[in-house]
Amino acid sequence: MNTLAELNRRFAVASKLAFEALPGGFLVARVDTDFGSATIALQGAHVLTYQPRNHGPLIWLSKFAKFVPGKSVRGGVPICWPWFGPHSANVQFPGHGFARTVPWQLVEARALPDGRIRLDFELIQSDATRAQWPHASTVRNIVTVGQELEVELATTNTGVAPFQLSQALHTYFEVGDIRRVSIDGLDGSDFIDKVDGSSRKRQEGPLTFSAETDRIYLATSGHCVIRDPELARSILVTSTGSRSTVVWNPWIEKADKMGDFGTDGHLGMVCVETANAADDIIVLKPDETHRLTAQYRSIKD
Ligand code: TA6
Repeated sequence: MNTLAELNRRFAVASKLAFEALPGGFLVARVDTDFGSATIALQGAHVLTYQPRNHGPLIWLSKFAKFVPGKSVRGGVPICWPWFGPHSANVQFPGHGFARTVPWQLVEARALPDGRIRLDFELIQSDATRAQWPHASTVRNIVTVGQELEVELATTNTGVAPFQLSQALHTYFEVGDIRRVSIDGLDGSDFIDKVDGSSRKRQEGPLTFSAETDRIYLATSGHCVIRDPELARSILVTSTGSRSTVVWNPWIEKADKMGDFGTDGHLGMVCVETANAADDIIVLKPDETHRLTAQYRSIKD
């Protein structure tokens, strides 16, 4: 596992990339480029914040987020891996997998010729992770900070037998007021409505929000636009390696129960998740690599 001193010695880039410990011991990378800034935690290779230069924050991080080793953080870009939602066979295993609550190591960090900063993390396997995921594999999260935020989650089968994988980039976006937000790019897609007994429905027109929303959109195109009149901007989400998109807002009651949203915290966020979930399961053969990528860009109206 990387130490703070080692991270700064091996990977710091003058005035662009440095590492620090948050109270409680959470190690984070602080990235500051000419195009945007970000913080990324070593636990979970979890992007906590991202702000393109001359724009407001794009990623939502709860004001009440707790930074406790081994616990998930409310907000940012949590990685759900190697399964999305509950484990299919063992209810004792954590929802959304273990990747977001274990340490990752930084294997490479560099300034690209165009000034972006790229960090390449690999999940550290242990007896505890192998007990839940007995498949020979590696998973890397490659994060590039520039005018866009780019995330690439690459899983490789290093064993001799195929395995199945579900996953998501469970990204929390900052919005001005969820009640005024609409999402384009899902029109005509079938979805599983998790707040209505997982019934299957079809999206007609843009998606808008007036109650708890928890949906897995199926056979999606990899292109969504979050329209936000309150902040006078749109967020463009493009992705590859994914045929399912999860959209989530817990609304008032559920957010209250979670204890890390704060009063009305749900008004300022929406999750639009680039996923391989429900029907969209990945079967990875020996030596194959699956790449799930997402790019996030802010466009002023
Ligand atoms: O992606 C939507 C979802 O699966 C919801 O069902 C919701 O409960 C959630 O993720 C948040 O999960 P978490 O484990 O982070 O509290």
